[in-house]
Amino acid sequence: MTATAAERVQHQGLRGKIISAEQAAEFIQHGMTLGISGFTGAGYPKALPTAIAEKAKAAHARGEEFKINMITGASTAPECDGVLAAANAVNFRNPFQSDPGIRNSINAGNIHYQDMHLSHVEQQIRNGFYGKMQVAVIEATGITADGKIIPAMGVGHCNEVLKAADKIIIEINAKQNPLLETMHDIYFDIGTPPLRQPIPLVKPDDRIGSPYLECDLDKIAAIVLTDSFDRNSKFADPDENSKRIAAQIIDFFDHEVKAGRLPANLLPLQSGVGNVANAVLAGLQDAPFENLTGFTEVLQDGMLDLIISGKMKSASATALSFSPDALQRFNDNIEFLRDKIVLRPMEITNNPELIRRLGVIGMNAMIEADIFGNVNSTHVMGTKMMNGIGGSGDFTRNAFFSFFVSPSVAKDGAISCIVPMVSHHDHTEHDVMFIVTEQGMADLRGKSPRQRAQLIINNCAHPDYRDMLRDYYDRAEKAGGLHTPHILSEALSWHQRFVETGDMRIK
Ligand code: 0RQ
Repeated sequence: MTATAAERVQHQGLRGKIISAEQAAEFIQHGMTLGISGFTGAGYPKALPTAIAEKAKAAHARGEEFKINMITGASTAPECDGVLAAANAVNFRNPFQSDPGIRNSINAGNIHYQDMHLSHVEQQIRNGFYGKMQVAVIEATGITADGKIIPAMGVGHCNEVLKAADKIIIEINAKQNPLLETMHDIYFDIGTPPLRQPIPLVKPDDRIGSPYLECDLDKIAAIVLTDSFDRNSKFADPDENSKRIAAQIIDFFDHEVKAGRLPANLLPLQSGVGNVANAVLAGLQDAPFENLTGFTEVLQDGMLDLIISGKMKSASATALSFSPDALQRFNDNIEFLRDKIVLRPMEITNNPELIRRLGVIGMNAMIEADIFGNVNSTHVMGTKMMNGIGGSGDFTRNAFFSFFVSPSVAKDGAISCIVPMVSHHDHTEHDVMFIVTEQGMADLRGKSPRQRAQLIINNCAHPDYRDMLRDYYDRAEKAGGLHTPHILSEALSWHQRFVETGDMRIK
């Protein structure tokens, strides 16, 4: 990248605020609530979390308490969530994470984690539901001569925490491409009920705000300079299962276009986190649809490649989360991409009003679904947190089409992803329209619970588990309660068997 981090602080007055991460960590005290930037491994602070973690370790060594409460946009990375969890420096965390270190600490009971809809985060900060926010720590690409902040690869909730916090610490990262400037669209006027007005966005690529974040410059306590890449994890290459899942969704789109129920360029696409969701978008590369659009929280490799190849004409997102190779392609093509990608605050991206207005097609991965179409996106065996619901609920409830995708089995077949009853409910049967596994697709629209069960068992379950599911369902019907047949004493027995034996199958 051209300018150094120091040169990117163009506001003369703010240059005097440049200090080291260790010095900036002096502003952070035990018990504080921090609004920390970062969304799906993009745009999180790279240096300050380590300095806070060191400070926590030193305090613990002296026998003192040191834990912070952290509210991020979404997931960060080992240099943020990871180091803070390892130092036992986190008391409370929300709204989404995916770092193994922090996940383990949550599941060990060391961190209180609130897993929540991403559309709720900014308004709950604004409404004061978390009490006082002492410090905002955000990563940025630069600061203009008049003190406007150029956001980084993830916008998340930066807009809100800059307003809410008493003090602000900004990390300027020289690895963020300076040409990101003007790719963002920060909308400031969401308003407060009962005076809230419609958000004036009618197309995914509409620009309705400012390219810059703004704040009271007097609140900026420190600027820290960094020079490191975002997390940039590699995605697994689409495997056979993912390709089959993608092919079925694409066939369905084709069918709906021919039936006149979808426009030829489909509707704006949302794609969730993870390998399978990424693979579905990769599958659209060879599909017969042109001029696609995206309206999604996280823009991953699959969607980037659709834009570069010309298949997708524009996309709106909250963060860019790429593998190292895709980051290279992004940087190589940034002049071409700048007016095709719009990066927005999560409150806009995940806004139910906009998702419903645009008719977004939501495609998210799941942990498991039950035979009636309830979906668990978050909990392994009902008790252990994986990542979180993220925006999957915002999109599923409000989408034109809501898909959940997953291989039909996990852990080499020891777990069926289609179960009698989900061990945790994130998305109810009322919201879920399609379930797709490599075995097939269940179109649940306009179906009763009993009709849904037949479709899900016959079309989506793995052959190893189909007879077990049929047997459960048939006995449940005989037990009465014929609207949603269940045997309550047995509904979660598959999970219990896995916990006890390591396998859901009866040996
Ligand atoms: O475990 O990593 O130990 O091998 O879950 O599974 O099949 O690779 O799927 O990477 O697409 O992730 C739901 C977690 C899927 C993700 C989830 C195990 C499996 C593997 C990953 P290993 P796959 P993916 C927008 C939307 C919620 C948030 C969301 C997710 C690991 O998509 O977090 O949608 N979604 N946000 O072995 C036990 C089961 C399992 C299971 C899979 N039934 N039981 N383990 N696994 N099924 C973005 C944002 O909101 C920010």
